[in-house]
Formats: sequence, structure tokens, C-alpha cells
Amino acid sequence: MNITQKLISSHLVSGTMEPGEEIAISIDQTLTQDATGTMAYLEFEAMGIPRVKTKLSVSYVDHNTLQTGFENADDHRFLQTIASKYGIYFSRPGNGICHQVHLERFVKPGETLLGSDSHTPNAGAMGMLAIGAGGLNVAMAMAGEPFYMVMPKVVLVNLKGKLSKWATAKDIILEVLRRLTVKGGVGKVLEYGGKGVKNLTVPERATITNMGAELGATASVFPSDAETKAFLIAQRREADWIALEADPNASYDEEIEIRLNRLEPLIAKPPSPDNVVPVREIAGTPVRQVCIGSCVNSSFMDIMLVAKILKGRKVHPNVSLTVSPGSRQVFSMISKNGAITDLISEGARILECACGPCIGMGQAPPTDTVSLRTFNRNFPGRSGTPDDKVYLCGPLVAAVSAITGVITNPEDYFKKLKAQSSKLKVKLPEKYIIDDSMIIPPSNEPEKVTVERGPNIKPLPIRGRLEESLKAKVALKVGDNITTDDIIPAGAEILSLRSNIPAISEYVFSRIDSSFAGRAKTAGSSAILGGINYGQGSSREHAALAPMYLGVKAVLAKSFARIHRENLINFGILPLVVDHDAYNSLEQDDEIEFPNLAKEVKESQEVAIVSLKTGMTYKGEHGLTERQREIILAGGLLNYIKQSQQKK
Ligand code: MIC
Ligand code: SF4
Repeated sequence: MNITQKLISSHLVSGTMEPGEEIAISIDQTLTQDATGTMAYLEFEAMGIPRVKTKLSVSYVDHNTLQTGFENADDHRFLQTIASKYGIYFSRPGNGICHQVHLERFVKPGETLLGSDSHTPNAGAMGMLAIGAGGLNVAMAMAGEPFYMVMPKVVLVNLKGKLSKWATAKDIILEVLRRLTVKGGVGKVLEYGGKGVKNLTVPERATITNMGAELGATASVFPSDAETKAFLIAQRREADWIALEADPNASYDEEIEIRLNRLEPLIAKPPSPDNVVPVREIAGTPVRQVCIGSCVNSSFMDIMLVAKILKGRKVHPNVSLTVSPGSRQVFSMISKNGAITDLISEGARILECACGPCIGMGQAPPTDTVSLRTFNRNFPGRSGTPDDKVYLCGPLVAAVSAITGVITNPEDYFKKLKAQSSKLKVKLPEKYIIDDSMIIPPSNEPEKVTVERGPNIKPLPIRGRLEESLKAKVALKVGDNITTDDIIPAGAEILSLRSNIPAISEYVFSRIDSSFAGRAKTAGSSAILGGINYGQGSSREHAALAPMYLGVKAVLAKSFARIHRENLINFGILPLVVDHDAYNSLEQDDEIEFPNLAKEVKESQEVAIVSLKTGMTYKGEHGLTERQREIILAGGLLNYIKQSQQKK
């Protein structure tokens, strides 16, 4: 068996491990963050279970930390009290980004993790099967229910050799993105193997598994080996180590090979993480902002590399350089060893250890300028500036470019300087500073804990049963690769409404068409027409919940991203795959009809979509499993659970 098969078979609850088949796996750990967590815990609460049933559940606060109004602070208080009551560890704001902290303190080789954040596969760096999902799926896992998914294909990413001096782990994943594109990982797990694996430390591996999310992959996984052990020892968690490797004769569904020594520094140009070119091709492009951090590149080793490069060299006067350490552990270590002084004395601006600019929480770049970020997403407008130009690269390219003020190939820079690049090497620390005092354990007396809620926390809207037949308006027609940031944007203003669906629904598609929410409401029932890979990116279930609240009943698209499709089903919006013909013929504002909706779903037939303008009929493939059909018929997962409980 390969590692993926080992992890799945040791957690298999139902189904057969044939790619494409529905399987269910048991979940050992869950994680949530504040932006998706409030909903997940409201959903968990609605299930009426007194204590979580997982081995470990952690609630992080890292996304909304600006507190420009009372809303975020109220959410934090809600999250802390509900965690205490139901048996969940609470990582306080200021303790760091969920994926970074989880890697440091909780990730366990051989176990499974379900997180309400699309970058949860970060934990795959340590031989864990870690999957991103909607909040409701995570709530179900906390309630002890298995997680249903399609048995993925397993792709071996065969790493050969060692990275050259000028390339970093980020370049490995950018190379994978260049080859496979943002939809190339859908339905797949990327399993890293080959002789080159041992040359990568755990934080480097996490950079790679983190951005498997950008490929649309179900998960990414590395073996648990001597490097994993070294990291766990340094985190004083040696007892959590087990060896986990693929059998020598393991087979894979697909294989790609990467020769690490041939990789050069790469960069993803706007508007998509797969728009990857060698840095040298665009070297010389002026840069106004450089942001270092986010869950993909904020480890101690990343920040130390930046500090070493900056030491003795000033940030260019045209550049605003921000550095967000990934966790309080990283922050403490760079404070203690003086690296933080090097950073600030050369002109870096130190931000809180949180998601920050990655989720549009401040640092919107100036108009018409290039922002260079070590982050994982450059979806248009996500930075907070309309028509932004965000480029994604590794910390080495980012640091060097912050000094020169233009996109710079590190090799050229250091050759010109005749500087010793060997001095740049950062080793894995032998010991990390351990201080878990900002991770609050749950209460031993849950009955005494009162869950505190602010006025911005509104109950969850719920849809009725699926209609027998339905007339709807095509409220919006969009192109390929629509992201959940397009559907429900982030940023300080909108993020604070994550616990208030009626309020946040006003922003659905607001960046694409600000009249959408109003038109959808007027239509009563509506549908969205989309292209390929509809709903890629974030796991935010608000991208399904808020459209549902506005009356969206179906999304007709050429194909869907995995997590968003699950979220649509969870909230009773029917995802239908249509062909090019249907996509080309149907237009925005067309009236359509689903004459036999419930019957066709129930009997697992294609769904007929009739254009009331032309009389033409098109077919919509739902591809739903029996369980998913029941969920859609019930009008969503919460209704379905209630129904099954009543039956019992
Ligand atoms: C993101 O990177 O887009 C987020 C914000 O972390 C999301 C979660 C969210 O929208 O709350 C994700 O990746 O799932
Ligand atoms: Fe936070 Fe950005 Fe990572 Fe999402 S991608 S978890 S917003 S740092």
C-alpha cells in the first residue's frame, strides 16, 4: 500500500477503496478557525451533543483579529466559551495561524484531521491524512460521525535529488501548480515520495502540502520519517512519532517526477496561483509592497531566512515590507535570538501572528502596483484593492526583492554582490520554545459554562424540502475557475459578518455584480450558471449558505471544486454539471424550469432543465450518491440529520 491507502484503510468506516467510490472515514482530530468556526459551532450546538467525540478538537482565532467593531470580539468570546463547554481546546488570538500552530503542537502521524479551512492539508507534512471541509462536516466529525468523501486517486510526486541554493520548498509546489493547474488535483491525493524527500524538513514539507489546496486536491501527504521525528523531538513531542512510509512495491494511479536540483525560483503571476513562470522572466518589475507570512511561509525557518538576507541591507524606499510570523512560537524565537531587531532595523513592519493581509485584513496594496507575497492565493481583489496585482513567491525571492525594489532573481542578486550564499542556510532548530499557555483546555465542569453570544450572532437559516418542480431565474452567468472569494469576498468589512447570514448575504458576488443580491431576492428562486472548477479556493460554507438564503436553488456548471460542491449539497443547493451547449445557450436573466426535480433526484436520473425562453431542454448531471440524494431531498444536511434522528 501507499501511505494514503494505509491512512484510509486504518480509518475506513464504510465503502471500498476504489477511486471514484464513496467512502467514509473516522476522524481523529478537528480544527476550526474563527471565520468558519462560529457557524461550525452553531451547527454542532444544534446537534444537541454534550461533548465532542473526537480525540482532539481545536478552535483557533487567527482570521479576524482587527476588531474594527464589536462583532469580532463577540465572536471570539462566543468561540472561547463554546469551546470550554463542549470539550474543545481554544487557541487564543495572538497564538498564531491555525495550520502553523497545529503543525507545531498537535499534528500526529498516522491520524486523520478534518478542518474547516481549505489549507488543513498542511498537516499532511507529517504523515497525517488532513482534509479541508465545510464547517458542517467538521461539526459532524466533532459529533463522532465519519467523513464521507470520494475515494481519491493517488498521485506519486517523485522527488529526486536536492534543491539548488536558489530554490526553496515554495518553488516545488509552484512547479506542481505550473504542471497540474488549479483544477489538476481534484479527486486526488498527492503523495510525496522518492529519494529527495529526506532532504526536506517538516516546515518545508508543510509549504508543499499547504498549497495542495490550490490544486484542488483532497489532501497531500509526506511520509513520517527521521525528519518528522527530528521535528517532533524539537517540539518536545517525540511520543507522537510513528514511522509511516509507503511499501516498497506500493502502486499509484499516476506519477509525476520533479528533479529538485533543476528547479529555479518561480513566481505565480496574477490572477491565479497556477500562472507560474521563472522569476528571471519578469525580473526588474517594480514592486511597491512585499508581504511575508501566511500559513504557507511563516515558519521559524522562513522568517529567519528573510532576517538573514535583510541584515545589513535596507528595505527599498519604495517598498512597504510586512512580516507576519506564523505563530507565537515563531515570534518568541525571533525575538529571543534578535532576528526581529534585524528585521525592524532594516525597515520591516512586523504584524501580528495571524492571517492578516492574506485574507485582506489590512495592507491592501496601492492602486496599480505590484504586491509580492509569500502567500498561497492571489485571487483578484482578495488583497482588498480592486484590480490588484498580487504575485506569489518564496521568502528568498520576496526578501531580495524588498531590498532592490524590483522583482529579483536571488541568484543574480547574490552573484552581483559576490556575497556568500552559504550563509543563508537556515537549519531546523534543535529545540523550539514551548509555551502552550495561550491554548486553553476545555472546562472540567461544562455545566457551569455559559456560552456568551453577541447581537451579531444570528441563527442559521434553513431551507425547506426540495421542490417537486421549480421555476427559477438564471441570476448570474460567470466564467471558469470562479473562487469562493468571488462568491463571498473576505476582508475586514465582510469577515466580521461571518456569523450573520442575512447581513453577509448582501455581499454575495458583490465584486462581480453588485446588483446580484437584490436581483436574486426579487427572483425568489434562482440559479447560477458557471464554467469549469466552480467554487475553487476557500472552504467557507458562507459561499453556499448565503446564496441559499437569497433563494439560489441550483448551480449549473461545467465542473465543481470538491469542498464547495460538498457545501452546496450540505445546504440544499443542487450542483448540476451541464455541457458546453447548455452553458453557451443559457443566458443571464433567462427563466428556466426543472419540471420533475424531486423525482429525478430521488430516482437518480439526469435533471431536465427547460429554457422557458426557447423551449429547449438541457440535461444536468448531479452525480449524487444515495446519501447525498437524501440530503438534497431533505433540503440540506441539518434537515437530513433531524429526519434520520426522528426515524430512529
Ligand atoms: C482562505 O484562505 O481563503 C481562508 C480564509 O482561510 C478560508 C477559510 C475562510 O474563508 O474562512 C479557507 O481557505 O478555507
Ligand atoms: Fe489564513 Fe491565508 Fe492561510 Fe487562509 S490561506 S488560513 S487566510 S493565512
